[in-house]
Amino acid sequence: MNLDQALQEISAAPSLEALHTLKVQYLGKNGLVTQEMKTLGKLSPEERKEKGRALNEIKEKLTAALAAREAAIKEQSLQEQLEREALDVSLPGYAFPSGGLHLISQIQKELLDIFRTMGHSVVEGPEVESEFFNFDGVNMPEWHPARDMQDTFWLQPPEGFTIQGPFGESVNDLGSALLRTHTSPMQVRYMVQHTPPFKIVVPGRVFRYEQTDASHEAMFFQLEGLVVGEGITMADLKGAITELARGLFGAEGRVRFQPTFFPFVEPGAQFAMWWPERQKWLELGGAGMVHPNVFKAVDDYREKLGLPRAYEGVSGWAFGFGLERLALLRYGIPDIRYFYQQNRLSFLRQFRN
Ligand code: FA5
Repeated sequence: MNLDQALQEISAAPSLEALHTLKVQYLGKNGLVTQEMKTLGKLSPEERKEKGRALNEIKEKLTAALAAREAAIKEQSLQEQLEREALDVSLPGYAFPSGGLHLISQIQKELLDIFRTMGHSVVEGPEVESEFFNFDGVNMPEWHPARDMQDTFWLQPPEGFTIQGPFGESVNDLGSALLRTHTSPMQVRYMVQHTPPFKIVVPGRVFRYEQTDASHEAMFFQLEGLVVGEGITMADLKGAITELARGLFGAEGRVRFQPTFFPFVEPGAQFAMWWPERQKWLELGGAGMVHPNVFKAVDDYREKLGLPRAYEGVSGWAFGFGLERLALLRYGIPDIRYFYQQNRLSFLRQFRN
């Protein structure tokens, strides 16, 4: 065998596999060097010594060359890997399109923040509701003409479906299922479950079986407010709504109340806010002092569950208004259908937060 050629082959080996093949070829059990070693026994002692030393030298040189090449190959592949996997942290990232909150979500958030600073808790209720909480419990029994004020989507729930009361009890026997027409049913649910005093606001989606037009949708959002305790008066209601007006429109915020009828309040009012930018009143929603029949319905329900009556001798106020109407007036949007029916991004992006 030719040592120089072998060394050259080793230093030119392109991979660890090729290197291994060479190692076997020269130093393996049947390798060239090993075979030469085996011939030593046939030689004279002089020659054996001479050739033995020469073979050992060759073996050492080959071993060293193999080790050196192995180290070099490993180093090179490490370098290649490092280059391949290098990150250029100075490159700009991918620009993912980012979403934003729908205008109505933004307004809802703003309103909840205003009421949180006034000490209200935020609670939510179910959209699939029982006739009992949506109507009877808020002093709108079946025969009451006021039911016609809120056209209703009635539901026929599938077999085995239960509408749950505030404690998870079934209320299927208390009336039909419907999509809530306002957030007021949550007044009853909350009062059944809690004892006064408390302050809450209830945001949520409501549904009415209505012909849609520029100011009417079949689905819209309301915000309900309810404060109950001893000695609560209409003045407190006015104070809270005034605070709301200031929160929305700054120091100039003013409110106007006009008497009106809602079955669940007495006295009842509709309220409007002064809209400084447009110098006009902005009709927002209804409010009033909680009707005694609502407290009575709540206490009767509590009693039925074995809870003590808790609403005798207290008073409270409530309000409810529509978020879309507020948005229409505040931003001068001409048609409520822009919000959900059209839902165009070009429209929504104008209100990107
Ligand atoms: C109610 O829903 C009462 N529950 C409000 C209330 C609560 C009064 C507590 C007193 C005490 P009304 O049906 O007027 O009332 O609806 C309230 C507001 O919801 C309206 O002023 C309006 O802003 C909004 N609204 C009503 N119908 C629609 C509709 N079809 N599309 C969009 N907004 C509506």
